Amino acid sequence: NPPHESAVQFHDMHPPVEDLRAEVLHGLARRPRRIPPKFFYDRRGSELFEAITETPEYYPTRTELGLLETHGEAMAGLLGRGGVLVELGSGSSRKIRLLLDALRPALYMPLDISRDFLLDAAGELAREYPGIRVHAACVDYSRGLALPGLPEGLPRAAFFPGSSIGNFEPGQARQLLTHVARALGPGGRLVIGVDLQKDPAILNAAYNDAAGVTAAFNRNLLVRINRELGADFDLAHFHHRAFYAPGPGRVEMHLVSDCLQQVRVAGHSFHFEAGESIHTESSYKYSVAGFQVLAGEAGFAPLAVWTDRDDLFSVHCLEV
Ligand code: AVI
Repeated sequence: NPPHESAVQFHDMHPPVEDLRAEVLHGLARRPRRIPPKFFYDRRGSELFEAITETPEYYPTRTELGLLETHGEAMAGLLGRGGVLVELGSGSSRKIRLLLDALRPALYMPLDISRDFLLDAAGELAREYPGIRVHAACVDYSRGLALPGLPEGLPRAAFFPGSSIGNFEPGQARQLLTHVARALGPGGRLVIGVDLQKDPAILNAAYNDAAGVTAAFNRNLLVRINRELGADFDLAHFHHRAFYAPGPGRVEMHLVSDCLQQVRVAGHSFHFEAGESIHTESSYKYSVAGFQVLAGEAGFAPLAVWTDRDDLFSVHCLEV
């Protein structure tokens, strides 16, 4: 056993490979074709996402980090120290350190769909913060949120950074937040990072970085499907496309077939025209007020909101 496994209590509700198979087959048969973005995050995908956050064009991560640095103490004051901190998605190592330093919870529970990535990150944190119990859970939280054994009588807080909420359709986002509110219970608090509406040129650059890291991240989805489902996507003939769609207020990512081709996936055949695409991700951008309305429909009242001086990104503190 790697040494970290002893320090971390680990709950494996590992999303089975059948989920990938069923959702990919279903999504490829639909029009428009669509594969849910949660499947980006195999180990390589998680690494590529980390690399995206370091590109000069991708402002959300560093802007949110700046907000956590500047306002971490105020956030900790609102969340309540010494309680339980649940984190949705744990690919955010620097952010969680800022919050753990300020908050010093008794129990930290990272939830993530990417098992290996989660275990590595949780193990490191357990070593660095010996005073904090760490219970990690590998779970697809888009399917609901059964939290194993939340202790009673301690302040409960959740941290959902990175604007990952933006990768859900607004209806699903409302539903997920409703689950979070229910899991936290009355008085529970949520700190959530939400990317803001802005000049489309900034958004288009952020999802089309010059070094091609975002393109590699998008295309890695096909590499994963080839490997895990025995598919034969030809990487030479699918290209990354990302653009801001002002109607729905979201950035869309697609993989576009550049020719007429046939692809086999898990025993099924799919026919692609030249120019036909698979929609792989939406990243919704909100106004502060627009997000507060959505959170309100899920049972959260606003307590505070912080934004950077260029109004690129927002961090909300909400209460059930
Ligand atoms: C994780 N999520 C919030 C990122 C986003 O910006 O929607 C994923 C991403 N896709 C392309 N670049 C980053």
